[in-house]
Amino acid sequence: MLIRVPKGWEIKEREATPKDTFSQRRMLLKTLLSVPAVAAGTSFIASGKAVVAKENNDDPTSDLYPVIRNNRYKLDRPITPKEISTKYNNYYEFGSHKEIWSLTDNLSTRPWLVTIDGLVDKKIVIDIDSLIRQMPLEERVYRHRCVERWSMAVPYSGFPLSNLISLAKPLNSAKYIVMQSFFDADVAPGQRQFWYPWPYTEGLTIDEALNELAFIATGYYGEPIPNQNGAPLRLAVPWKYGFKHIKGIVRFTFSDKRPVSFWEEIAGSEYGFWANVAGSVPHPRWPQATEEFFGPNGKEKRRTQLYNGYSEYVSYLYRGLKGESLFK
Ligand SMILES: Nc1nc2c(c(=O)[nH]1)N[C@H]1C(S)=C(S)[C@@H](COP(=O)(O)O)O[C@H]1N2
Ligand SMILES: [Mo]
Repeated sequence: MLIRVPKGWEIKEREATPKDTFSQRRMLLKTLLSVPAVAAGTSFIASGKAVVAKENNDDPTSDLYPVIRNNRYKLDRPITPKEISTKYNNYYEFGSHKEIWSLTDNLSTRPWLVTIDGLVDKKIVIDIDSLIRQMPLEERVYRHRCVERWSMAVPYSGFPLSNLISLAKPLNSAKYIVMQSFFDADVAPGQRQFWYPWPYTEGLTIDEALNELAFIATGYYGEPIPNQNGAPLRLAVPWKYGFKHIKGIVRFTFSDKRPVSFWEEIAGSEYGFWANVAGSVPHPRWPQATEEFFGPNGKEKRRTQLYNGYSEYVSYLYRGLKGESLFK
């Protein structure tokens, strides 16, 4: 496993001030725009939007960010510098090494259709921008623990997965939500490696998906989420290992059968369905007791907590589940 220390982290301190001022200015602009919308009239809104859009790339939802942080979810560590979390990634569609960030430029995230099907009232195919615009966006700071023993802490913007479930109206017979990533071997060279079970697939029980922590991220560090981190939609379930956090989602299917996820199919003895974080349960090939956290002052060794420190939110989900490998 390759761990590289990018040079970027020293300059972060100096860059922090202008960026913060910039964010506050945009937050203020957003507040001004949202509160007196009726009284202010459309010309004011239109001109405000033009300013914001120019400062972002071409993402059609960039006017929505930054969103207000939900302070219910607290970190026990600082936020990982963006220069690291956007340049040290796992995304096997683009390669099995950590430097895939620039390769993901080839993925076009517009137009992007999301299909919601399976055991639902009615199949839905929805354009990503209409989906994002009808969801209640908020920011959450979450810990992220990869099964490879590195960890980060990042601010996601997005909406609770439970809101997507309300939109989907699953039938009572639905027990699982299955998620699938895009499949396009022309832009994702990893997908030409036919021995992998593409497209990347993940799943949760409906009860897990309804848990308040289960989140669909559409933004990162107060902006639309970059391709390498899973644009335009990625899952964030911070009590589970990173491989559950499926990126580039195109389909949500409700099912009465437990899906076999991508890594489970490749190596079921190492990566299971539940994949809850636990320092006390070693991976078959390495211990999980500690992790290397990417912090503002470099890598720090930390103890890995049960459910990645989120026990109070999620332990009820697993009571009474006997004979299941909950921690791999
Ligand atoms: N589609 C897809 N999603 C994926 C992966 C992947 O290879 N393909 N890797 C997973 C793993 S192992 C991790 S640790 C996280 C990394 O997310 P990050 O790059 O945003 O930190 O993405 C997860 N989601
Ligand atoms: Mo991972």
